[in-house]
Amino acid sequence: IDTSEIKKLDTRSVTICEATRQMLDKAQRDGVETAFDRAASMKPCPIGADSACCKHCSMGPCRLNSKDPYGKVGVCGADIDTIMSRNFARMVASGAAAHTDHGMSMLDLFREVVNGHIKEYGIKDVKKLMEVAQSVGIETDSREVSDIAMDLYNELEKTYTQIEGEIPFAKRVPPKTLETWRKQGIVPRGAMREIMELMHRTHMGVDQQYENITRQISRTALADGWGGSLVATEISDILFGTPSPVQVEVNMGVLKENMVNIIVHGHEPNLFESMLVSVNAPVLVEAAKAAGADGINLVGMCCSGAEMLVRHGIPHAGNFMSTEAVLVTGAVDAMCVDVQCIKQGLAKVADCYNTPLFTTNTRCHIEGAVHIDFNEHKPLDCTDEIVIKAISRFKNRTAAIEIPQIINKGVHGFSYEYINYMLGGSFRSGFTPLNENIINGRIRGVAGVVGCTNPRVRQDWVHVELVKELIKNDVLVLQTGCSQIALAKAGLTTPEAAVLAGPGLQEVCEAVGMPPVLGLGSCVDNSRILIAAAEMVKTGGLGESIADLPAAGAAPEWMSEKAISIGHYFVASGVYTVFGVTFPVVDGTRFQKLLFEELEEKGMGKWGFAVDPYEMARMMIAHIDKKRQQLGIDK
Ligand code: SF4
Ligand code: MSK
Repeated sequence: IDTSEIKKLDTRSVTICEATRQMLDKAQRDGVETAFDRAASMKPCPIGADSACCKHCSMGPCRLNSKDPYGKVGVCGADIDTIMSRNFARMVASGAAAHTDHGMSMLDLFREVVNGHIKEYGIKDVKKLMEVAQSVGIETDSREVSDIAMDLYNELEKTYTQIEGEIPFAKRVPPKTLETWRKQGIVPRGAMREIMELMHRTHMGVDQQYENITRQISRTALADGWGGSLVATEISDILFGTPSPVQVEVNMGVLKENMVNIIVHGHEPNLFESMLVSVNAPVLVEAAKAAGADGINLVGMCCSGAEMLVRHGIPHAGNFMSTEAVLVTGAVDAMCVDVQCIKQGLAKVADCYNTPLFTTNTRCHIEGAVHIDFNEHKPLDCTDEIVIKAISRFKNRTAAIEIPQIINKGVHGFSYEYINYMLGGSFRSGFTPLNENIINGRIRGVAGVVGCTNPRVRQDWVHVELVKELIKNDVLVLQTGCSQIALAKAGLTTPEAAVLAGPGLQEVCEAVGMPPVLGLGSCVDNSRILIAAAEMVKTGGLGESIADLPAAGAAPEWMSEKAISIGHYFVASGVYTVFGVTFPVVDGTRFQKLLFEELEEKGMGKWGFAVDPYEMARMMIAHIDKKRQQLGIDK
């Protein structure tokens, strides 16, 4: 493109990821535009950012004034609280739909594996199958694995299709938390019903009372967290294995100039698992060598990458805001994507470097990308073809190659099951060591720091500073999604990073040999944090509901609607959840007060907002201390 169109970007100010910065500099030299450039040149609409705009019907769009939120109403009479809560609701509906559709795809695959229609995948973790089946009341003693699996399929299908009753995994919710939900009328029935009802209620002229809308927001978000997302995690573990700690390499240096580099980016693990088989097929490895390569190098990005990082230790090239930058290396011989967080801008950047971009999921086509449909009944047809095309691109490479020589190491793969095993057994007190160490104060509390990166803030910086501050104050950090890649690049997911922790947390980490920052999986695996929280309640000593725990959550650089759904399912489950960047509400309104204060008074968690990572840490630690005090374990 015409380089004069690109305003010179100060690349140091937009990211702390050195590899991404190097590639953004190269992109500028090459005249290639990325989302960082577009973010710099496109100012967000201030009315939209505050969610003070409604376009739910053609009498509008109606724009209210966030400086005087109650000064006027929309043409239909909708006030600011109705408008904001409806907008918020639709973000939750969309985010929950993404996770639940992902979970349903996993469940479809599981059914076809169990009934023998798909032979390319199998049940890899029978122990997990048994545990999940038992958790929803399925008899497992002296029964065939396939019968138990089919019963589990039928039970979990209700997560989506049930029209009355409670979703199956409600059985895993601590009783007091569940009691709160029942009292509020927010126990999800089935995800399809909740999302449909939320879309209906936010149509023009239906639900126009923000508290009533918020009840359905909570119900829908919970159908995501304890429904679709948890099903996606559990079924993926059953089919592909439950993660356990593995040494990994992250950053763009994992690309190899003399190899055929293939990147998988998106979210669903089945495409990547099939690609793993394809890149190891002797005939394709031979073809790569015949083309002059040393072999085939498979690398992950974003959450597909996080899934494979924690399960198989597959190298990871970078998080969401590095997906365009990685193409600028010229070293990527194919990028294939499935669903979610895939920028349309990738197509143009890929084209500039002669890298083929492949879409594979019928839900996600991109103008300029080649679509090769991924059929789970013949998965290798798609992934083999992509490998062949990548080899051909390697042979005919035209772009100059420049790979930032940066590789960071970390230990990831801390599923809840492993955390339980690692900190397993019980003390004389009868509590698990995790609870015991929280009670005795070595660990002050637990924080989930998760979520995206966003070009509206300096990439990775807020994540890294927040996490450093938390561990320094003896808060154990659990991570998923793009956030854990930011911390891996900063070197904090190694056991050696324990020296950065406060004395109590450091002692625990050194005794167990674990990092102070535990990477759990992809963004759909935030469900692992819910389960960890539920187990902390179950094992005792830390109160009776999730809301009692000395715990907090944060998504400091969030950008997606999925993040809002995740944030709200944590809030509805009882967790204080702080978001950064921006928050889609107008200050001083009743809806904001409901989200930021009143939900907590109803026995749930609450939302918080701060841009500055140190302020965020202060808010989270203050909350953890408040909970410690309420539990009588403050010293
Ligand atoms: Fe305006 Fe009401 Fe229509 Fe929204 S629903 S665009 S507030 S008239
Ligand atoms: S990929 S939702 S940018 S975490 Fe899950 Fe990353 Fe956020 Fe997408």
